[in-house]
Amino acid sequence: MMDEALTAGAVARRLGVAVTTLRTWHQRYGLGPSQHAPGQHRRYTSDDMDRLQVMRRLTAQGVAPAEAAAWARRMPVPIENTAPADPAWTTDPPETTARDGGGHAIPVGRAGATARGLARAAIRLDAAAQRDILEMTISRRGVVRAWDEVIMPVLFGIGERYAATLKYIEVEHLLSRTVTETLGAVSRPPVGVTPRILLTAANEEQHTLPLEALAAALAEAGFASRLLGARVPPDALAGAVERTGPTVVVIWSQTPGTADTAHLDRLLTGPHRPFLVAAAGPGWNKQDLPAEVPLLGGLTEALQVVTAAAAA
Ligand code: B12
Repeated sequence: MMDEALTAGAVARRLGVAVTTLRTWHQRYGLGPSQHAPGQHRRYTSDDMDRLQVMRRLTAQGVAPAEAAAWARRMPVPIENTAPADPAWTTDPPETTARDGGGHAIPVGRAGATARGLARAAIRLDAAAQRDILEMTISRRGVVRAWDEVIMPVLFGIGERYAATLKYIEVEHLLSRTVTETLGAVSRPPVGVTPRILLTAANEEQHTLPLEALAAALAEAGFASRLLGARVPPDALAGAVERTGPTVVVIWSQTPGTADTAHLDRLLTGPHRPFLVAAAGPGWNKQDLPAEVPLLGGLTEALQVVTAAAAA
């Protein structure tokens, strides 16, 4: 953050761009200086500077200037500086660049421009742009909407692409990594709040992103949780339950091959039975689940059911 407003020359030096570039960004994309004292040239505030830094980073990464500017304009700013009537603060950035060529596009269905931007950054293996988009989307929409509206459609798209071509494993891995990082960076409840919620993948289950989204959404709602991660054998889970005494346990299975109901029975009949044991993920078959084990259908539902049980 800067202490005082800067002239165009000073901003250009800090960003390492020409003053004429700054002028173009101002005239074409509205990324100009916002501080104005009568009789003086306008000056760039620290909020202006934050936006310009996003603009410079994204354009350097090859994002088209108009699209980069749309992202830059959506940077969070203090309430008093936000123009409520400006649609740029409330809507997705306009789609201004050509789509990637058909052979390399990740389909995102009817998801908006933000999901398309993330899909493009994914296919370019551009981790920095992915992180920018994910961080901004989470901070503006919250975890649940970021997951449902942006992250999930792109994951589905990658899955579709993989199923059709058996390619893009590297795209899937890098995006998974940046999603993990950004969900993990959502601020957690203070140390000292004892987690009463245990989230775990089933035995041999490698898919964990939805649980990571749940952990981040819980944190946003003020609930601490423990996420054991991928491929947790039944003995290890039983040991964790015994040692930490959770109120709620959620077990994720992505594919039927990892949906072993013996996993659930063991917790239900063990000496430290949690108040709620829930199944989550498309691997589980509802008919096979013990009657007292709900199958959580989505992130919103999971958040509601888990927080209600944890608070009970
Ligand atoms: C990322 C990914 C990976 C990553 C996971 C990284 C990680 N840390 O999680 C890695 C690379 C590890 C991986 C590995 C594999 N993967 Co994979 N993977 C995916 C991908 C692209 C996204 C997975 C994901 O997070 N989905 C979560 C959401 C987006 O999907 P969903 O669960 O179906 O969502 C539904 C519900 O669960 C619910 N929901 C959504 N979000 C949430 C959140 C909560 C909390 C709840 C309760 C519900 C919920 O709403 C949706 C409505 O139907 C999917 C594609 C896809 N369509 O999902 C393939 C996919 C799941 N993988 C697949 C496969 C085949 C594999 C591998 C076997 C590949 C291999 N040959 O090694 C291994 C699995 C090994 C194992 N034993 O687990 C297949 C599964 C096919 C099947 N049904 O059997 C898929 C569908 C890809 C495909 N089209 O072929 N994968």
